[in-house]
Amino acid sequence: MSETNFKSGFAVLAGLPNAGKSTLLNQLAGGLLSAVTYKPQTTRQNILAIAEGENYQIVFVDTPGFLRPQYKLQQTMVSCVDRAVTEEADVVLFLVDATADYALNAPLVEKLKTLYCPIFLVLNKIDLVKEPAKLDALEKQICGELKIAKKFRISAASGVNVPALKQAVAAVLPVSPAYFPPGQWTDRWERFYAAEFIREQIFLLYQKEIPYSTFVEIEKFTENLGDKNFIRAIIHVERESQKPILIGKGGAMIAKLRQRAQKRVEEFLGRSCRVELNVVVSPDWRNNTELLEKFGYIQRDEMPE
Ligand SMILES: Nc1nc2c(ncn2[C@@H]2O[C@H](COP(=O)(O)OP(=O)(O)OP(=O)(O)O)[C@@H](O)[C@H]2O)c(=O)[nH]1
Ligand SMILES: [Mg+2]
Repeated sequence: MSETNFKSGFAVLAGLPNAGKSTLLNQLAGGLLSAVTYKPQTTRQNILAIAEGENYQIVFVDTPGFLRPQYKLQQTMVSCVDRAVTEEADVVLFLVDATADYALNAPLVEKLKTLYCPIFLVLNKIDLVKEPAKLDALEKQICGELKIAKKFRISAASGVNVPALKQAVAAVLPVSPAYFPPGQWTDRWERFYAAEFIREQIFLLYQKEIPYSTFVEIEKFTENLGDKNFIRAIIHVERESQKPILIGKGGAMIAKLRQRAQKRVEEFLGRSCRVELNVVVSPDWRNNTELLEKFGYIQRDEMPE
């Protein structure tokens, strides 16, 4: 294969919370790289997954669900989507949950209208749609308001039509050398994933505002302790009253969380590890610029007012 045929670039997944972006990223990359839960707003930062073929390297970018921000953390989430679609994307995969209310996409569609790169429309969760006519109508409506280069109907959960989507993405990328060394599958450290998967388990175990009020910080990650890794994580909550909820009666809830999180992290790392959890109150951290910066949600040059 000649160097001049090699294609590489960034394919950004954009869509509403719960559209199935992280599920699709995992399918496209063939691994569990992004946290998936049934709750909206699971993803808070852009996550890369690199997929390689013989003559291409696609960098898929999972983004947080696009929403109207109500607090500073959500402002940083929207900035992540903005940055990815306007500055990084060679192609945008506009992911639409075919079972959800499409009208909610309006603000995102306005954003997508300003882009120059090709946009692929990806209707997801078709396994749940019984009448194909509904998909026809949805496609027609979307193509009427946005310039769509290609359309796909997929099930990210089962993988139906995902290979065809991937091939089409590879075909549309510019001729370019690979962005990452061969064999690399992400740009993040294991620490980041450990925190992300502990957070995923919080989303699955706790109700109401608790998952949204937590941040997981990895305080210690020790690899060289014989056959077991050791991870100590701090779970930050926003208010004193949330602490007992997280811990549960006699510590029952946090024990359950610890067990599940440890299993999940071990699954990801492919080796055994001991996870320890501590709960700390960081008052109103979701609206605190300094804490958001400390937690890595904002860089110094992009602080929201
Ligand atoms: N039935 C069905 N469920 C799906 C499909 N794709 C995703 N889901 C489910 O939809 C829910 C949300 O999936 P995620 O991948 O976390 O969605 P997301 O777009 O990343 O959501 P945020 O990170 O909150 O923006 C999960 O419960 C998934 O299992 C699909 O093709 N079919
Ligand atoms: Mg997600």
